[in-house]
Amino acid sequence: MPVLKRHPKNPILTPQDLPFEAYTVFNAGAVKYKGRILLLLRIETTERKTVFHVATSSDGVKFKVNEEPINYPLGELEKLGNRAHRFDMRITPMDGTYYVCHAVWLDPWGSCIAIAKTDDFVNFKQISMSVPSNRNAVLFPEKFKGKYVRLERPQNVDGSGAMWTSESTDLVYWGNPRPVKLPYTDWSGRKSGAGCIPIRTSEGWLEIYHGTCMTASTENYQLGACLLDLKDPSKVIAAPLKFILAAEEIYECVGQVPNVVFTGGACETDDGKLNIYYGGADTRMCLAQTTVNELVDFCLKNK
Ligand code: BMA
Repeated sequence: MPVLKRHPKNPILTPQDLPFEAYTVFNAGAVKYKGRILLLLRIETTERKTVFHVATSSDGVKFKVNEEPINYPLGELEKLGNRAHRFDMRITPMDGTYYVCHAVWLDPWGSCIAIAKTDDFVNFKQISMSVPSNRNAVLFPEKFKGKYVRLERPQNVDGSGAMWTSESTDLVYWGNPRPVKLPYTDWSGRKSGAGCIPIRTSEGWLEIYHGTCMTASTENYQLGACLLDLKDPSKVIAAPLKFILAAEEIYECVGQVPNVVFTGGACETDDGKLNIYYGGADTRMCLAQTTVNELVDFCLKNK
């Protein structure tokens, strides 16, 4: 029995569903905001410029997309580049505010990770940015002994890389890096990077992440789940060798980048489900459902 179920309304948001012309809509961050589920959508225009729009929903399936993009001025470091291409926003609620981690491809230097904050999902302000090469930053929703901790994925020259943690007292200076030692699998051997905001459970932090492998024709993206230690999240408690989702449906296999399922956020619904929002083939938004308990059991039974 698969632990995730694709929603029958998939794909839940396509470029054609937007109230304006667009090429793609995918890899959204997700969070509960004012009693609704909010997605921070990565949208490419038909000039292939990336913009971010907020969408909200009361049932987590049908979303209303804001016509105006968010207001997020360039940070100091971004202004030094020839081009700052931001992507893949993940939203962590903490201490009454919302922190957004994302990647920035900063020409000509490469991929950096940035952290911004917002209180209203209209105006965003950058807090800090890393040196290249790093991506897939996800901030934990709680401090550890007074320190912020994030998952990140430093990148090798060939593009491969795996999850690490680092910590900070101010979200600007990051240090004490630790690898998250996930077991090798044939679906995540090339890359593994954090996806959703870690969810606190009695068995550990539940993290849904992406793993990639090369096939004869494409780099395939899968989703996996793992449990990390509640006190030291660089320690892996359980990490099944089985993936939880692979690109199989047409909306995951065909599009801008084929054979990609990529998550940036999951939200628990009022009726106890865990909604995992993910991009299909870098083109559209999809939804898969499970519960936190089922996913924790899956991790523990398959470790
Ligand atoms: C990664 C990120 C994701 C994307 C994936 C597949 O490097 O850029 O945003 O979904 O590649 O193209």
